[in-house]
Amino acid sequence: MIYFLSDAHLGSWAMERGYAQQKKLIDMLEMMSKDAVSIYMLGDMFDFWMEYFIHDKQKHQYSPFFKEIRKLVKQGIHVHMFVGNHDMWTFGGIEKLCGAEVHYEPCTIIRYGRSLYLSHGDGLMPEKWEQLYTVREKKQIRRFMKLRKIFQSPFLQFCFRCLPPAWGNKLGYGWAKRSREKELANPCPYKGENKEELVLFAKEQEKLNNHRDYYLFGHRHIELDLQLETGSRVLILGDCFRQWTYAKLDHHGVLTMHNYEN
Ligand SMILES: [Mn+2]
Repeated sequence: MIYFLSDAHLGSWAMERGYAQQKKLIDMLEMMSKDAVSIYMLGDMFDFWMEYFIHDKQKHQYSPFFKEIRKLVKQGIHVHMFVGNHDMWTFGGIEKLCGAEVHYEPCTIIRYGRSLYLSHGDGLMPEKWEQLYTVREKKQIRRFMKLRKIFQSPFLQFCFRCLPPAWGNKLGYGWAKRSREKELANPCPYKGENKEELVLFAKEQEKLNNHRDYYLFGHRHIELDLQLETGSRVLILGDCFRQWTYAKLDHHGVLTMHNYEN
């Protein structure tokens, strides 16, 4: 079996679950480990992740999670972690901490005779997206893309890494908390097949003859399992703090979506 999960947002200052959430996540990974060949985490496993040049004591809160991943890797399970927009600032630290393979870019894999496109999903847009949205929506999207560019700037990343972790974390976790609170107060439900960026992106890939059987994303914190006309399926994997979504690909190439309960 191959398992997929996404968006745990561990360490969030907007959610007072702390260890209970981390424990449930570990239980879920433990359940998967019974028959997993690989486990793919599709981004934003942390609400804020930054690798400073100075030791960051706050990272100790994630020790149980990393310990579990190390255990799975030792058992021979391939554990993959994609960076999301909340945890893109890793510079080799996560590999070192737990032995998971970190992916900085989307990728396509072939497993059990099926092709799967995997990505966190932030920043993926169809080519001519501008025509599809209202002025207000366009403004929102442009703002997100601009912020994303800033966050990816090597110079700014370097400056941020020089900060004392206590200061940097105040900024980072604080920013993430505000974005989570905004989302809780004003959730953005599924926009429909003609507006949801990730669906449009997948449709465009199909049109460009880059066919994949399955497209898997995180990022949106909504659950979606949509069949396209080309026979492909688009899955958006919900989250691992409220919905506890995961997907499973069995050795016949059948992909199913589930909610973990313990
Ligand atoms: Mn995200």
